Amino acid sequence: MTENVQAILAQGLAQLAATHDTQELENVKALYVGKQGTISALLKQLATLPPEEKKTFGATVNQAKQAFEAALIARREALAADKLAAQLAAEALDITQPGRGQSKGGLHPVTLVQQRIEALFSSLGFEVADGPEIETDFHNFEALNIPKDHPARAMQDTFYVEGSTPEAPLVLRTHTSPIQVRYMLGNEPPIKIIAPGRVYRVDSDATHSPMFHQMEGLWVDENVSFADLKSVLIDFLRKFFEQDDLQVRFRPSFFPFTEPSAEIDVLGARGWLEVGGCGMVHPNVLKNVNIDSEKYTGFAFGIGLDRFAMLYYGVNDLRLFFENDLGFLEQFR
Ligand code: 2U9
Repeated sequence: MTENVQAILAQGLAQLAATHDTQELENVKALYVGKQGTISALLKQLATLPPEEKKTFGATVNQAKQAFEAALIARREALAADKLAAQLAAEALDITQPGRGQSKGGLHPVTLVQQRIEALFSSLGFEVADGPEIETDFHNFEALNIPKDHPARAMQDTFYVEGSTPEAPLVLRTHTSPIQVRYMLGNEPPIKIIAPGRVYRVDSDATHSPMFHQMEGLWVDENVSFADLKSVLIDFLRKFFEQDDLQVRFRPSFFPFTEPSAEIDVLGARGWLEVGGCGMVHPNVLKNVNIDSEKYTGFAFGIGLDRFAMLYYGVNDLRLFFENDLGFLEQFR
């Protein structure tokens, strides 16, 4: 009888050891200690035995049951551990791999150059002024001494706003000069400002974009002279191009809003290079904004920010600035 119990236990332990998952384990459990199980049957058999056999046989069967249940629990834990190990192996993470990181954005090269120029003029006492990109004919042309029949006003040169009337035309500003016109209308001299911003012209090729960026400057006070203009601009250009002995040339020119007027050239590796224009503010412009042109004089200048960015960073095609190619833009982060 006892050998029979040992044989049943041995078989049960072997079956437990052969299980691969919890479902198989539960099936083996039912075979031995379930309601119809073999070990359960042995316990039921006890009741039919005479008292002297009951004691020894009972002890043997209970030991066998306890051994089976201990093995069952151990096997259950082993299967759970195996399952966890397999899951961990399947979902393995290489925690030594470098993270993907957060890629940082950056400012556009034209913005970087604008900020640099703003910092340089701030150190010379200039304030940064702003204004609307949609302008009236008065602020963009009339006040700047640009007559009604000037070619710059032609439909082919300027973007007119649909819906505005020929009597009161609205335009996308063609320069940042209207910022200064508005500032002079609202402020008394001394006036010492720079006016950066987007401007628009009907023009598009490798060196012209229908939208581009300008920075203009204006200093109006008593006794502001062409000598002041030269010293401020030469100082600015030498600091911007980081060259203390940079050669600067003022070449006579014409603009309706300045008199006298000049183009500004710098001497580069391949000869003279035009970088902007300048002049003494035309007395008509001062009159148009109610400033006494007998008492006050001023100088003004204009530079192309896109052109300055091209020169500063060595970019050879203006269109690269407006294509939103991340490979290009990431170089300036
Ligand atoms: C007021 C009076 C005068 C601004 C000036 C220029 C000369 C000039 C060009 C530079 C490159 C335009 O972007 S560009 O093509 N600008 O040559 N601008 S004087 O003169 C002013 C401005 C405002 C009230």
